[in-house]
Amino acid sequence: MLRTCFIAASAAILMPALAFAQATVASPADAGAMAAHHMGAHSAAAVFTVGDLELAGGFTRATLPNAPVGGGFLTITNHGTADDRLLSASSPIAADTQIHEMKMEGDVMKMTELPDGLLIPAGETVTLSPGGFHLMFMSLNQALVEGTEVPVTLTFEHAGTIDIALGVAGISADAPGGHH
Ligand SMILES: [Cu+2]
Repeated sequence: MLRTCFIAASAAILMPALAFAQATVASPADAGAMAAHHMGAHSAAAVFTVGDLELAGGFTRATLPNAPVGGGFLTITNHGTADDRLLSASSPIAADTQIHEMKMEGDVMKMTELPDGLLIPAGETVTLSPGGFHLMFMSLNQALVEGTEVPVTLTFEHAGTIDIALGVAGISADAPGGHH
């Protein structure tokens, strides 16, 4: 597990640099903003509910060909009176889908798998976003193409299992389509 996390961290550091290079070649405008605007014209992120949980704002980001990993992002609101926990995630696009936490330790961005999953406290919203908690698609078996959707299955301790779809936004997007 340590080895895969190291690979993932390296990829996460490389990807912004590659995205920047692509943006400067393609257009002087911000490619991520353009992508988000384009997405927004078609669809806002879908809202899914399972038990007391509401899942909204889900998205993933386009990847370069042969990219080893991708990230999944969404907000999870627990409308119930009992804590819940995201125990596991899976997707046909990746050999393994993990629940990760990313944070800065000094100057180093580190990500670690959360061995006990992600707590969703009663009455609270937990955000999975670039730079924080996220789903990590390990060993992608395909490139993620902007404008398509990625199916993901999430399993919660109490609410159970739900199939959702994450829209693929631009390669450096910070939000799904519809946010400006
Ligand atoms: Cu990660």
